[in-house]
Amino acid sequence: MKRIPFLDSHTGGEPTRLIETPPFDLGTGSVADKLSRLKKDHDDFRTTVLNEPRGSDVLVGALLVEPADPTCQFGVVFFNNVGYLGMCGHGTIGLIASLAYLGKVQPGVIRVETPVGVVEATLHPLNPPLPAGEELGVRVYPNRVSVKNIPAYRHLTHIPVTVDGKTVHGDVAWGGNWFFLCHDHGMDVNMGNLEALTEFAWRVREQLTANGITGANGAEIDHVELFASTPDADSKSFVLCPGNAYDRSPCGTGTSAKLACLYADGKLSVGQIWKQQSVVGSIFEGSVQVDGENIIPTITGEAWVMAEGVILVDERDPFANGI
Ligand code: PYC
Repeated sequence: MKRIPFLDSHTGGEPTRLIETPPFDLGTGSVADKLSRLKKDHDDFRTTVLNEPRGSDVLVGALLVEPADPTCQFGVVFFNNVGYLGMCGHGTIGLIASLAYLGKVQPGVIRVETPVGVVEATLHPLNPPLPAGEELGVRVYPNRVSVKNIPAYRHLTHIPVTVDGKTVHGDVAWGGNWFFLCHDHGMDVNMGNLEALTEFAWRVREQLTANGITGANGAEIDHVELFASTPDADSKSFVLCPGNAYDRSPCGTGTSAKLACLYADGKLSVGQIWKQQSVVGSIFEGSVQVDGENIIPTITGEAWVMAEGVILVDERDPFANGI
């Protein structure tokens, strides 16, 4: 019987399952190299940890690995029910809050190597602070995290896509994953409309593929964002992820892509706070800095640990590695 300990958190409703140690050797090299080995030689680890019957389509995994970059404290590979993510904003917030719960990080800056570059997380001190004499521990842990992401940019502007005779438009942008960002869909972005939103976003994605519309260097656009207005924030969004589950959080990489488009359109200035609300009502705060040609987004949110346990893999079980 194999045993894989895990710690689950959620960030604005979107879960992250943290595995602190790979149960196999991923060799040396960058986190991108380790991802390649994971994909090639151990993909059943991903399905074992996340897929039904023990997991669900909405879970995102975070596997901690040794970073190659000496300025980083941690390396991480994010994965989901159908594959691997370049970066994951809600997942990084979940990872850092989980490490705070475990007592492995303190408030301050924590550099993390991902397959697509280094991100800089800031774990904020508890607010209000602990009463004098009390120590940070598992009962109370800091859980508000800002993630300074890799550079984000808009790749294509106002691209038409036709679904069932209805033409909508969207930008294609990178925020650590590839996104199609659409405003003129005319749909209600609320919890009562999840089925229709999912169906429509999936059809948009299919049309992007059918029409050869891609990110840079032919990269597949595997996330679709449908935006709407809300009285609670600057914008509300429904985000469809690659495995056909919707993001319960406002999507950190999706918000990064959005910020890059807003900045490119002159609708967001450096340092201005943008509040992005998810379809379930959770909010990330975002802003951009500019470094030469690069737009660097920062996303802030909170994560909550919610379960810890041990995955048991019985070799006799026909679904031991997931469905
Ligand atoms: O927060 O970046 C994100 C994310 C990507 C997929 C699910 N969440």
